[in-house]
Amino acid sequence: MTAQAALATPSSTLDAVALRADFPTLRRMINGHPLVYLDSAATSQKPQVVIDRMSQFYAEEYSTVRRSIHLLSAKATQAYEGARRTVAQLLNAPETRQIVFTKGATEGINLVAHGYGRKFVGEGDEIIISATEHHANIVPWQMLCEEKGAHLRVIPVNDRGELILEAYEKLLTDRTKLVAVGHVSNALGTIHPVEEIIQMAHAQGAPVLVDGAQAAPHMPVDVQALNCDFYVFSGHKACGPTGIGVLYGKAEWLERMNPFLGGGDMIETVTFEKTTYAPIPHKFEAGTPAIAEVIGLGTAIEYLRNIGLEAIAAYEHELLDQATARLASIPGVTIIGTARRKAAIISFTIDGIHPHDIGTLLDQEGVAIRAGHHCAQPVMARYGLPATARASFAFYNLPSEIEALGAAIEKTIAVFAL
Ligand code: C6P
Repeated sequence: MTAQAALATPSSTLDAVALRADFPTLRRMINGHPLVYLDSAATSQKPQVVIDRMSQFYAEEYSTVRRSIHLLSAKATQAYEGARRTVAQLLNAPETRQIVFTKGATEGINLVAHGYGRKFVGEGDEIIISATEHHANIVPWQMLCEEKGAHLRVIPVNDRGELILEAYEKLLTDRTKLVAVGHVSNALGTIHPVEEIIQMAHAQGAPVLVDGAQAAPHMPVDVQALNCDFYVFSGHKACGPTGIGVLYGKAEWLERMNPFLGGGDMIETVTFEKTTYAPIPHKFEAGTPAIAEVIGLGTAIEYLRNIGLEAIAAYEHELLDQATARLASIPGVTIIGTARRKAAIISFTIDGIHPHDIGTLLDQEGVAIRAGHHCAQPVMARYGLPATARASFAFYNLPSEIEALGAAIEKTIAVFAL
């Protein structure tokens, strides 16, 4: 095969060229160039089936769920609860009632910080997170620690971006009340050894929350095999709509936890003297939920499962290898995060060019990346950087787009050299 053909030819694991046709945004021209969308870690593009399903719901089926007894409401409730089953299948959750709909990964973590943390964490207790966490998996625990007089402990990371498990082992004590770690770092791309982290925490009797925002859309996740206590992710990074996310929890924890928000539909009985709560998951879904978004998420997950999460992971890994080699070949480019196990996220810097300028100049070539601290300021501080440029890939990206990224970076360097 010629080098040119290799760039155009999709991997055997999935047909990315055919799949791209499902995404209307990917047909756009940006600044006179075909869009090269390399910002899926921020949010993924949406396939037409998801857009259509939500429009159809609003146009033909719209109604509330779990409240009214008319036909439309019964059908909407069926679709809503059907999406919950689809999510349970995606994560291999033992029971559908272990899936709670949230606004996103951020809300899922806050729900656990509130519902578990306020009840089970006290003065002098400790919560362990990692040095690579997104702010969503730092700030809620800091707020909890401040309120309770508890302490945050941080698993350090080595120069490659891998967590140092020997240090983690020393942090685990009988004061550890929870371990909260990302499955995949959004800033470095590291796939953390969550299986081992969970086993070690459980040996100390501590439950584990896994932030799967960057993992669930890109690789198979089996919450039973992981044996995690909580797992969260966001719909909008998984080809679904914004404003919807998922919290999986072990039933024994969800049942013992306090509700997060109080209001309609999360109750069994209410008197002015006392309220009793609905069974899980409804105890955690107060108020009219994001019905169309839940239904859209269900369609998005069916779409991903039809492609196959194994195939997605394998294909994206090929893209990662190709992009790593291409960027490493450019003088002046440094890849930040060189862990042995990585998802398809590459943070990089270019000597003498601020990441924001890289982002702006790449955009002029139609290449959309993210530049900044990626809501992970402590990781940036760890590597002594204010910011990085970040290219992140999805199954709808092509090898030819990695070449476009490489060429745009070379052009940026040439412009700055003038
Ligand atoms: N990361 C990024 O560009 P929300 O905003 O709730 O959908 O997801 C929060 C979140 C939590 N954990 C991780 C590991 C994440 O990557 C994110 C979102 C985006 O990297 C937006 S900052």
